[in-house]
Amino acid sequence: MNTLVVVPTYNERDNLPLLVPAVLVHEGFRMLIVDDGSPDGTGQVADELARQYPGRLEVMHRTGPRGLGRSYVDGLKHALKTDATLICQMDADLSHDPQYLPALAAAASTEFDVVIGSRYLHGVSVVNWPLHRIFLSTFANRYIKTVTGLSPSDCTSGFRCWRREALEKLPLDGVVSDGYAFLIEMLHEAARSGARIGEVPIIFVERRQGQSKVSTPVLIESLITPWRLALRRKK
Ligand SMILES: Nc1nc2c(ncn2[C@@H]2O[C@H](COP(=O)(O)OP(=O)(O)O)[C@@H](O)[C@H]2O)c(=O)[nH]1
Ligand SMILES: [Mg+2]
Repeated sequence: MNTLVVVPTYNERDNLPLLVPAVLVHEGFRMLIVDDGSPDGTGQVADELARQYPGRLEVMHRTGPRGLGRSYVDGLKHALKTDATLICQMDADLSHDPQYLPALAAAASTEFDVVIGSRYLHGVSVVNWPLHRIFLSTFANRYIKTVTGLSPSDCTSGFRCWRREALEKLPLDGVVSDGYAFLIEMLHEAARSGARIGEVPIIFVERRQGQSKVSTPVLIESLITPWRLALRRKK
């Protein structure tokens, strides 16, 4: 298996030294860290780790306006220039346990075009989230599914594994949203292109170090995007 794991980072200095070995312990996996000029020095930590894992870890240092969606677009486009047959995406804050990577990759190389590491496949498998955050996320997913018609139980999970050909079909340059909305938009485009979407259950553990970057503008964008996507579908 030749799998590249794309990880966007913004102020994840303390998490990267734990994440990288836990991903690279899996044979056939490589990593691309997309850092957005983190003020806490995450970019330098990533460069140091790249020296420790020659040939297995690459670092992209972004400049200009930062954003999760922008970083993913740049990172995924770069991934498609490599010879990776599977391309995964995950958060850097250890909420997405690298132990699930082989299961995601196995499902993507056999049955599905994209596989989601899902928190809501069997009830709610989230650890250390306050009640209001669980409520917000489960409500968001129900809302997105109702408006867009998407079927997966977790449409906002950033833990995914793509078959290269499925990712190649997506209009990455035409994606306009940036925060969580970016994740919804990508899934919507995948469904439109006929991708078979699978889910693997994960237990999501809230970060212990660093801070979440979820902000009110990001949440508002995620409320509007499903309607924009629903209208696009009718065109
Ligand atoms: N490159 C980049 N990464 C980001 C940005 N915002 C968040 N991230 C990363 O995206 C992942 C998820 O972000 P996080 O703040 O944990 O969101 P939450 O899990 O929904 O609270 C983490 O790896 C962050 O470091 C950004 O603007 N640029
Ligand atoms: Mg997080």
